Amino acid sequence: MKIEWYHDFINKKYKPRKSDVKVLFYYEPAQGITKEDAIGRIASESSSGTWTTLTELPKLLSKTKAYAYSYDGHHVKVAYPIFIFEEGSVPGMMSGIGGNIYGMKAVKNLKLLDAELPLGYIKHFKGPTYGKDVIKKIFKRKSGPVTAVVPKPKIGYTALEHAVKVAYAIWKGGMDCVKDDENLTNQRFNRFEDRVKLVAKYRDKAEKETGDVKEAFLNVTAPDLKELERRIKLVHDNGFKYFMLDVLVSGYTAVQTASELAHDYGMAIHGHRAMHAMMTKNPKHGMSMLYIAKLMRLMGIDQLHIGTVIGKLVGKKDEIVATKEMIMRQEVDEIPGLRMPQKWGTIKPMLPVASGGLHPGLLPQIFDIYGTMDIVLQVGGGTQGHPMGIEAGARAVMQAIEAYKKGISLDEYAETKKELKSALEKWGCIKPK
Ligand code: CAP
Ligand code: MG
Repeated sequence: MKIEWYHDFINKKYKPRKSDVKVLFYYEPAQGITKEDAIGRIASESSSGTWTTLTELPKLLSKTKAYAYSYDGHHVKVAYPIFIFEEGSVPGMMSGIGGNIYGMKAVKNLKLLDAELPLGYIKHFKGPTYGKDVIKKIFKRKSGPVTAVVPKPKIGYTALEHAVKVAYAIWKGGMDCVKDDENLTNQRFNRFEDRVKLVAKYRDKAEKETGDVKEAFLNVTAPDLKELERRIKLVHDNGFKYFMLDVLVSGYTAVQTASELAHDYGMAIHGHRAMHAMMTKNPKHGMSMLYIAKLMRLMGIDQLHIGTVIGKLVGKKDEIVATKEMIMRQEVDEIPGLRMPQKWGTIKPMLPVASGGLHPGLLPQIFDIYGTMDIVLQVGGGTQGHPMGIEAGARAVMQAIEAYKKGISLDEYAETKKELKSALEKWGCIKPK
């Protein structure tokens, strides 16, 4: 008697419908398992199958089955009927296509590389409140970059030191935003509420003195959703147009909740991605950064860290460029084995964030890699390690940006800019590891 029906979820003749969700996986079968046995399990366990044949089946079964419709080498594409996913719920979708299949003994490695989401699925999401438009609408400029600094050391400053020693200094030095580090939330030595109020006070002072818009990415990442909502409201009530959320440690439900509030309050969300490398770093297993970024755009993150190629953290150029296109364009083509085609409809484009080990000497290369200056540029140690101090460190960053905009080399520009000169003397063009 037949006891399993995994192969019923493979159909090479199946022509995916426009309305299907089409997922691209990298996979490796476990030892002694055929490709078909692995693929059948992937399609079955992520949609409506189970390990054994069933005695009774629902009438709707045919509408709920996913089909592995194309496989070649270690890549397989699986089409899922849109009908099986709750409208407007990323947790709902991910419990299927990112769920039990990862634990199946028959599958040695599995990586979700991308999924083409039909417009019928996308239409249930609002996307970012501003996205790339933060440049125009919040900072009142025509083009980027938006510049930011994370106080370093990561933790240790009191709320007052954070606001005065770092935030006020970098604002005076010409940069736009102070960003909380990922592991700074609401510790006893720097309470969230104190930080918000003090950063707001010095923001007002810096805005008055410079005449420019100054902002902060205050980290609202919280232990529960009620507290998350309270922190977002506090940031809003203190006159900020932004808040920061650590999107993966908080989880999809928190991202969707925060996004609703961001739309209600007219705020932008800076998305930090701590923990991404647990999923993205292994090329054979986990989930790609490209797909994480796609989900974040869908759910309403306005700007997200996607890597630098040349900084201290992992990220290959082809993947970062493919991801940048995915989050900034209204339509992208397929890149075999890396990206599925995608149309975004009316969902706004995001801004990519380049961060991690940057300093003035690397900035021209960053703009070249991204192919645009419309990015958020975050320089932490690369401002605060400046030999002449934090405000001078911010000036050096702004001078490197000016040099690039004018088409002048950093060395030449540094001849008349002492802050840039000093930064180049310390760091040159080193690529930190
Ligand atoms: C950068 C940073 C950011 C990383 C995050 C840090 O500081 O504050 O969290 O960039 O990684 O803690 O390392 P520096 P990613 O500017 O001093 O390096 O952008 O890859 O998500
Ligand atoms: Mg950090």
